[in-house]
Amino acid sequence: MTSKELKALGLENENPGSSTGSKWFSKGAWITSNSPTNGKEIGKVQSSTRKDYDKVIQEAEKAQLAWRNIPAPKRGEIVRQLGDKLRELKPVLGKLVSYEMGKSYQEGMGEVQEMIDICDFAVGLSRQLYGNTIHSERPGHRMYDQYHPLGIVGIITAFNFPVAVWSWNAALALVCGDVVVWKASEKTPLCAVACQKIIADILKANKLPEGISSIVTGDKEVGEWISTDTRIPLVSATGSTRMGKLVASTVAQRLGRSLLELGGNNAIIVTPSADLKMTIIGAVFGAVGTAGQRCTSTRRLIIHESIYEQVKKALLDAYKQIKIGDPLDSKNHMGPLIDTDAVQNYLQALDKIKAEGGKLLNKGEQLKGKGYESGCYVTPVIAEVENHYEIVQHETFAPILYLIKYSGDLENAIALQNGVRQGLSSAIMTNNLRESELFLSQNGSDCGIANVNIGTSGAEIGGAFGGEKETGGGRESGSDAWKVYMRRQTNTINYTANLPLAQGIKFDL
Ligand code: UN1
Repeated sequence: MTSKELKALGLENENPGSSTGSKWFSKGAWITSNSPTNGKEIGKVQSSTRKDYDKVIQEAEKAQLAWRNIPAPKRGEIVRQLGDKLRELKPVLGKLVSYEMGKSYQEGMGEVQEMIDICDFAVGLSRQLYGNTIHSERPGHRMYDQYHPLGIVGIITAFNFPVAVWSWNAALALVCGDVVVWKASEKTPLCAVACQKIIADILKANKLPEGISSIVTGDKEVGEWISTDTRIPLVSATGSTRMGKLVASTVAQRLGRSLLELGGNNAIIVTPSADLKMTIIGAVFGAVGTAGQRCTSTRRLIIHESIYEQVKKALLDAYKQIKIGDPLDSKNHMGPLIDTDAVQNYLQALDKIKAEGGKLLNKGEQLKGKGYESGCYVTPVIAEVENHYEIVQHETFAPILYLIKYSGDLENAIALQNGVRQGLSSAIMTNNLRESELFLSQNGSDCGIANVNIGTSGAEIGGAFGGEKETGGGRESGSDAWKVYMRRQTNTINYTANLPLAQGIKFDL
């Protein structure tokens, strides 16, 4: 990535990491962002101090008073402009995502496309923030419910989708009349600065209060400030289950609202009638795409014993084709892990698999030599395991795919699929109607996402995104996920000269 390309995104070598709109200020420690692709420094971002943070929140509070009085379709117009700007910057922002995070350029561009799609969705939504009308039990009375803006939305995001997850939250929150304060992962701070510059320019050009969109930079301490802050009615957090439990309990202490999108342990059930070609593409993309660092990455394949050996062989053949290297080079399928700590986690997971009795079907190692100088590249691994292994029960954010055999009926596979603490994404490969319907029924998958003849990753923005159990229960993005960003009010209006009480209660004075 050239310095000209970084400049096109408004990035300097040294960037303050606290802003309200286009006003930038920071006094905290510097964070260096190194690319996992080659280990080189991309730039520095300065963390927010508590004082910087408070300034951001004060500006956000002021801005919200103005923003909530702008009609929702006019707020939608601002989000439309954001989508347009993202269309223009898609190649260069996609490249930054790829360079700072390490996913392939195709996937980096795909991530920016998700931002554009959610902006389009939010623009339409800005005219559809509907409540219900309700028939009152009392004569001459009318009832309805309506949705009002909530206030400040705190957004905490992870490194793996360094721009899209912000936009899912921000585009909806903004049309809902909220203002947003974003704390991005300290592993991908430049992506956050770039997005903030884009939206700040739009707010400025439209002469809007700039505190409508802000960022604060730093580690988990900044996340704690957000979680404990009673000025922030909603905290939307994406990341590990460990982080989510902390956020959830802290926000619950003050009876705030949290929207959690946490870890997954996603499985594809491969039934005897599965189309094997589709299965292999879906499974391999799901397991090695983004180097296994999507929360929807395929972690487990639950394969019927009658086709187990065949699937295993086809997968091993496919894995031999995978090219690992610079994600900006389009001939490579898989880039690096985010940092060398992630490589250590991957290596420890491999040791644990073996210690628990699992079998690695190909070599799992950290790659060395030319092109791999950053130390972040590893080989994707396939392992034969049993579902109850401790390591299998946990999400390892790396390209490790577990093969698990099932026998007998689909119910047995579903029990294995559901037999983990996480509940984000799931899939079945089948051409049997009975099996697909059972999988989607109340007796089927217990996940927030359940797909038929598609892998576990790559969800479209139009559906609500999130999952159950330790995935946190929140829903972001499409469908009616917007409702969490608003406060609901029930209104009852009496247009008579009498005051009849509900439930027929008599109270005469
Ligand atoms: C995430 O990994 O946090 O479904 C989000 C997908 C993407 C989003 C993943 N649309 O894979």
